[in-house]
Amino acid sequence: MTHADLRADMLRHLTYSFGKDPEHAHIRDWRMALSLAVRDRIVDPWFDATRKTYAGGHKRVYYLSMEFLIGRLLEDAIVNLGLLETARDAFADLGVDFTEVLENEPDAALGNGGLGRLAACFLDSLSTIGCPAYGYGIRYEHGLFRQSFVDGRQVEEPEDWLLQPHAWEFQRPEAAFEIGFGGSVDESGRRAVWRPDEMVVAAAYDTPIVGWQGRWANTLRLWSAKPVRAFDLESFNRGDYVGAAAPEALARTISRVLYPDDTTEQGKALRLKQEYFFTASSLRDVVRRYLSEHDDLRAMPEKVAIQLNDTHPAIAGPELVRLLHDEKGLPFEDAEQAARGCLSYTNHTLMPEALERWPEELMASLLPRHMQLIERIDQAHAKANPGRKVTAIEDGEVKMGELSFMMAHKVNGVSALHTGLMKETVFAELNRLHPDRIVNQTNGVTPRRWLLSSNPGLSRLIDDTIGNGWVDDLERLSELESHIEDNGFREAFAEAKASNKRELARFVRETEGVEIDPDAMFDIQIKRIHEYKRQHLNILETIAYWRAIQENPDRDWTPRVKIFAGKAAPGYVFAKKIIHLVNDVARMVNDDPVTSRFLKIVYLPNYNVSLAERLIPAADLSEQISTAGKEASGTGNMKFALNGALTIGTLDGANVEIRERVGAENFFLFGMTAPEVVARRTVANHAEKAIAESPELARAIGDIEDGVFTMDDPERYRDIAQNLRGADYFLVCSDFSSYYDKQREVDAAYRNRDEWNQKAALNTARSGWFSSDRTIRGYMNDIWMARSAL
Ligand code: F58
Repeated sequence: MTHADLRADMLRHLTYSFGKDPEHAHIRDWRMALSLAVRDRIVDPWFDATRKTYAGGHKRVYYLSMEFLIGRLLEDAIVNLGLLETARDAFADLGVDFTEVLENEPDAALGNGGLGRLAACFLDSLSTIGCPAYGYGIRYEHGLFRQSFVDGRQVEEPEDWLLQPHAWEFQRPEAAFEIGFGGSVDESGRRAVWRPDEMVVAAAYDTPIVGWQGRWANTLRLWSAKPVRAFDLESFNRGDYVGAAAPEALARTISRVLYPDDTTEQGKALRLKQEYFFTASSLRDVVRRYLSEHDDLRAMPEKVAIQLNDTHPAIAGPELVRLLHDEKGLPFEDAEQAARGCLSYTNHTLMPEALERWPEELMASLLPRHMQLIERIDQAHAKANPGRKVTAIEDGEVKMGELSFMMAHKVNGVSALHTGLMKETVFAELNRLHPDRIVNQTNGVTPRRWLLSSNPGLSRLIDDTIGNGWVDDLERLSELESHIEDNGFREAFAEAKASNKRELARFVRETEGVEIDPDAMFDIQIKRIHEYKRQHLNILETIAYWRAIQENPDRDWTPRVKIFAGKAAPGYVFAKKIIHLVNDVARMVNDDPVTSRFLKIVYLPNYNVSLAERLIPAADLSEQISTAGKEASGTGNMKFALNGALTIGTLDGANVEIRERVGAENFFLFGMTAPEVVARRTVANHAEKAIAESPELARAIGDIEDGVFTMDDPERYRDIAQNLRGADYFLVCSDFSSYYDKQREVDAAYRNRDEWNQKAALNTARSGWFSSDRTIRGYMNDIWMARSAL
C-alpha cells in the first residue's frame, strides 16, 4: 500500500462515511478517516483467522477479564500493519500534523492498572502468535475516572471515551443474550429451573485485534447492558416520562462505569451484577460456538480453554456447571468435570483485603441457583478430600479465590516469588490437596507497544544494529550485548535516551509550566497509589535529600528530577493524602532557590497508558520499591528495564527475575526480603527504632509534622506521620536507611555517565525474556494446551 492509496482511502471515508469535505475537516475527522482506512486493512486477516480456526478445528482460548486497559489503538494497528511511514507521508501530503491525529484518539481506560494492562498486552501477543482467542469483557461507558489536582488534591471526574463514536468496534445486534438476576429456583421437576425476576440484554461489540505484521487477528468482544424492552410505553402514555425511561436506565447501569477499586461498600451488589453479567454472556457465547461445531459437551475441554483473569469472573465455575447440568442435562459430576477441564484461574494479589468474598445472603438473593451450586461444589470437594478443612464458604461468605481454585484445572501466579508465596500462604491447604494445580507464569509486556511504538529512537538503533527480528522474538535483544563494548553504539544509545528526555522536558514545560533539565537524572515512579507500593517512602527520601542539599549547597550534588504519576482510588483516603503530600513538597522544593538546581519534583496528573508511553522511554531510574512480598509481579518494572532504565527496587514480584537476568551489578537492590518483612513486623516498636537510628528519616518526618510544607494547615499530614511512627505496616521506616543509602549510590553511579549508559544498555539487551509473547506461550503449553494456527 502506498501513501497515495492510503490518502485516497482516507478521503473516501472522510467524504462517504462521515460526510465531511476535506476543506473543513477537523483533526478528529482525519483521525476517524484514518482509523477506518486502517481498520479496512484488518478485516481481511480477521476473517481469514476465523476461517482458519474453523477449518483447522483449532482449540480456542477465551480470556475473561473485567478490565482491558487498551489505551489508544490507532498507532498500535498502524505499527502492526507496517503502515507508520505510509501514514506519515499521507498526512505530510495533506498538510495535516500526523502526531496530532494520533494524539486525538481517546485513551480507552477500561481498567485500573496492571491487571487490566496485562490483559491488553496478552491480546496483542495472542494475535501475534496466531493463537485463536477471544477477549471477553465489559464495554464500560465510563472508564477509569479522569484525575486532576486542585490545590494539590486529587479531584475525580468521569471519563467519557464513548461520548464520540468509537472507530474500532463493530456492533453485533445478532449476538445478544438475556441475562437474569434474582428470583427463585423451582426444584419440583427433574431438573432445577432458575426463574430470575430481573432481565437485561447483553449486546456484543467486537474490536479486531491485529498482531504483528497483520498475520492474524483475534476479537475483543465487550458486552453492553441494554433493557429487554426499550422503554415502558404504558407509563409513557400515562405521562410518566421518568418511569417510562426507568428500565433502560436500570439496565444500562450495569455497564455504566468501571469500578475504581473494591474498597467502597456501596455498590457491592452492582459489582457482583457486573461480574455475573459479563461472565454469563461470555459463557453462553462460548457454549453456543462450541455446539455449532460439536455435540459432546463432555469433550469441551479439548476445544475450549477459559482463563479467569483474577476472581472477577469466578462465577464462571457455577455458571458453566449450571449451563451444562441444569440447561443441557449433563449429570452434575460430568458438568463439573467438563467445566474444570476448560477453566483456569490467575491470581494477581495476596493482599487479604483484595481477595474477593461475597456475603452468602447477597449471592443467594442475586444468584439463587448459583448459591446452591456453590454449596454443592464445596460439598463435592469436601467429600473427595475427607478430613480437610478447606471450604469455599466460610463465616457466611463465599470466598471467590477458593471457589476459583476448586473449579480450575490450573491456577497460576504471575511471578516466581508470588507463585511460591501463593503455595505457602493463601492456597497452602488447597496446594497440599492438589499439588500439580498451581503453576507460575511470570508476566510480560508487548514489545510492539512498549518499545517499537513508544520508543522509535531506540527501536531504530536496535534495527540498525541487529535487524528487526526482535519485534516478535524479543530474546534476540541479547545480540546487542556484543555491541555495547563499542563506543559508537553506547553513544547512540545515550543519545536515544537524551532525545526522549528532551521531549519529556518539553511536555512538562508545556503542560505543567515546570522547567526540568534534560541532563538531570529522570527518576520515575508511576503506578496506582497504594501504601504497599510506598510512594511515601519515595517522597520521604526526597525530603531528606532536599535537606541534605540545603545544608551543603556548594557540594557537587547529582541533579535529579523526581517524577510521579498515578491515581488513588476515590475512597482510599490515605493514598489521596500521599498525593497531596507529594504535591505540597513539590511546590516548596521547586521554589527553593538554593536547591532547585539539583532537585525538582513533578507530579503529572491523569496517569494513563498514553502518559506511560511518554514517560518510560525517558526514564533513567525506575522506582520499584514495594514492601517485599506485596507486589505480585509488576509489569511497569519490565517496561522500564526494556527501555534502558536502571531499577532501584526491593526483592519483590518480578523484580527478582529482572535482577537475575540483567545482572545484580546493573540493578540497585535495597530493603528487606519477604521473610525478613514478616519477621520485622514481630519486632516491638519497629518503626520507632528505625526512626531513632536514622537522623535523615527523623528529620523528614519531623518536617511533615511541623508543617514545613503546609504552613496554612500544619495538621494536614498528622495521620501519615502517626502511621509512620506507629503501626507502619508496610515498613517504610524500617526500609528507609537502606533506600536512602542506595539512592546515594545511584547518585554516584550516574556521575560516571559512560558506565551508566553501559548498564542501561545491558538492561535493554537482557530484558527480552519479559515479552508477553513468552508469557502467552507459557500459558498455551502449560495451561491451555493450545496451538498456534499460523
Ligand atoms: C496487579 N493487580 C498486581 N489489580 O498488583 C501487579 O503486581 C501485577 O503485575 C498485575 O496485577 C498483573 O498481574 C492489579 O492491577 C487491580 O487493579 C485490581 C482490580 C480490581 C479492583 C482492585 C484492584
